[in-house]
Amino acid sequence: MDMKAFSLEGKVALVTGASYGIGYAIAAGMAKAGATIVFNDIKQELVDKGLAAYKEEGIEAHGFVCDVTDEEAVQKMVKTIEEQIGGIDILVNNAGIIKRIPMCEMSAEQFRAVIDVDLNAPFIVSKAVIPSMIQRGHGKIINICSMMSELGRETVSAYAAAKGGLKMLTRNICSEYGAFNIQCNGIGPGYIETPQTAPLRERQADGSRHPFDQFIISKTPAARWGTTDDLVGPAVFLASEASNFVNGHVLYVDGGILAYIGKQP
Ligand code: NAP
Ligand code: GCO
Repeated sequence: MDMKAFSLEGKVALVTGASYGIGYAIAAGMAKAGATIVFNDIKQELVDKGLAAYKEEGIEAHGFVCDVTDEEAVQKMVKTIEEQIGGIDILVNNAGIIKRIPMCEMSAEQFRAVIDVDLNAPFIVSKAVIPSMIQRGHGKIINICSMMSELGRETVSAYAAAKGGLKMLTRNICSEYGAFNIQCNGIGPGYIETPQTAPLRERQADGSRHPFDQFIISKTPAARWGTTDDLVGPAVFLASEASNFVNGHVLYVDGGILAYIGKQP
């Protein structure tokens, strides 16, 4: 096998919600593997912040203001990308939100808001990019799933429902478009140090670790939280031609949580 198969040279990658956090790390890693990076965020100030951060790393990224739940805006953004930058070879559906509320206290509107970003949006963006991938004879779609694609826990009903659905959307895109040389896989990060999980890691008033922080450490064989860097290698692999026969798979990058009953207290 020619190891150039792991390169992303000449590819255009769209990473949604990639001004910071997991999306930013994956996009920056893909850039270092040779890809041209396009990303979006809801607010111009965040797009500008992201562009500056990429530039700081020597990456000339392209940023768009676009709400991934807005199908018209997504179609317009994808058309602009295809006209101005090139066909999208790699799509990473990364943008996501979570609302940690006990289910019976959560409004239907709050539930729908999470489903909209975490499940409907990957459908909307994938639907926008697949026709061009078919025309060009190849494509890679990577959906950022979660431990909650497999497990539940208190207060994350909407998020778990969305991420469970995203696992099945991943398998269905594989099933429906695999014949067009489109590979759609998921990455299931474990517990990663980002703004989204910051509330779960806050130091207590007495300086001790957050109880949830201690819980995750006890449930992870690696005995640590993941970092966004831990996700870059798996993402580059799934975006590269080296994974052309991997399809419909969710690759859990979780330090072993899913395999482990947890350390005895
Ligand atoms: P994050 O720090 O909260 O970043 C999420 C990004 O998505 C932000 O840039 C956010 O922009 C953007 N976004 C949210 N709603 C959007 C919308 N409607 N349109 C466009 N962009 C939008 O989250 P993260 O921890 O990096 O997580 C990224 C992905 O990984 C999410 O799908 C998350 O569910 C998943 N994940 C995270 C972990 C973890 O432990 N952190 C583990 C498993 C899976 P704004 O700031 O403007 O909202
Ligand atoms: C939570 C966390 C998790 C992580 C991630 C784990 O409240 O349990 O936010 O959901 O974000 O999804 O894989």
